[in-house]
Amino acid sequence: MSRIHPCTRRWLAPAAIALAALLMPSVAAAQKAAPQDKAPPQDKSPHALFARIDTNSDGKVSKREITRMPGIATRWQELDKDKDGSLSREEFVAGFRT
Ligand SMILES: [Ca+2]
Ligand SMILES: [Ca+2]
Repeated sequence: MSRIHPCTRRWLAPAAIALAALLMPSVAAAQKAAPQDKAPPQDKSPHALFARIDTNSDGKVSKREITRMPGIATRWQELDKDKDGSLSREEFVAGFRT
């Protein structure tokens, strides 16, 4: 029973095309999003860095988010002044001045 019924074959191809068209925009979006991960070389201010590390944009950098910057992660105890378990923008930027 491997034969495909002619009626099935008639809608199978358009369905495959529709599915491909459906997947295309997400592929294009993924390709467009990729360059954003790489910071423009001139944009290395602490505020720009903070914005990039704060991936969920809640205004704080969590320990999970800081793992992307091992150099800062090792100074966590020192930088987290109020010991709330996250780095505020002020705490993060202050870490660059010291
Ligand atoms: Ca965050
Ligand atoms: Ca803190």
